[in-house]
Amino acid sequence: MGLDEIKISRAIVERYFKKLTDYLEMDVAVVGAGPSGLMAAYKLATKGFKVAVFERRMSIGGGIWGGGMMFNEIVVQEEGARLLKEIGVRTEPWDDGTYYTADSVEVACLLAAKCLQAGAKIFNLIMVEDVMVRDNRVVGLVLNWSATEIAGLHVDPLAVRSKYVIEATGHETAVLRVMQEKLGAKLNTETGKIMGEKSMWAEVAESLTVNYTREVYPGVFVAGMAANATFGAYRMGPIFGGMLLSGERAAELIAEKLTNEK
Ligand code: 48F
Repeated sequence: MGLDEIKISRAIVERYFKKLTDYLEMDVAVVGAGPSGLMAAYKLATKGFKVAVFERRMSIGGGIWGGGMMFNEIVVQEEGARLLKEIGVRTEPWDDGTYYTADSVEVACLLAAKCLQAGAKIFNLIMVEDVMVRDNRVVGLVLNWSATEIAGLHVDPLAVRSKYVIEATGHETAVLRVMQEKLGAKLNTETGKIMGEKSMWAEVAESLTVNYTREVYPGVFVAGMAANATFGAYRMGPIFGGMLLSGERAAELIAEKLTNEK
């Protein structure tokens, strides 16, 4: 029996559109498939919530792949190593046991795999270009193909509804920037605005990342480097424990809210 190109095409189109249709409404929409966004999605999916990750690039993993300066190893502390072990990544203690290393490719692959197998959906090649608001609360995302932006095409977007959004777009804080520009959104920071990331100070930055993982505007939580940049904290470079722990924290905070709201 020969292969039928039309059947192959139909299989892709039908399966994809079913997936997208199923996710027009969800509990949590995560923007950005870096370490913090993927960890948050994995944890929320494990707890049984309906969650999707929207990623602008073709590849998922954000800054994980490049390790430090393209050396594809990452460093985590003990607490970060706990999370890596949980998803099956092999870690190796370094020096006195304060540090652990892991292969960044293994981290990116397993994080994405665990996320999907826990039931989260990942939509790559889609960028979040705006949010949907009702009564000063974000209630969803406005999506478009990344390719429309690259080609400079004016194409109207589509929208999805979610009870909560996680802004995990890293250094860019892309979602909050749009909210600031278009809505004049007053954020839950000292200045009411995105405060901007400071220079490198790994030790302080790692704990601040987790500390600043919070609801920054009704319906929107920040995680990972986006939390740092929003609250004006330091950057930490290629140590990734804070990113993973921040994702876990965002998931815990949102899970608590969703459970109380039931
Ligand atoms: O930058 P990224 O990896 O964010 P993170 O989870 O982790 C930061 C670390 O990788 C590293 C670091 C650790 O010490 O400093 O930088 O905070 O991943 C962010 C993802 O968001 C995507 C982007 O392509 C990347 O994969 N992204 C950015 N803007 C958008 C977006 C957008 N508008 N729509 C969809 N995805």
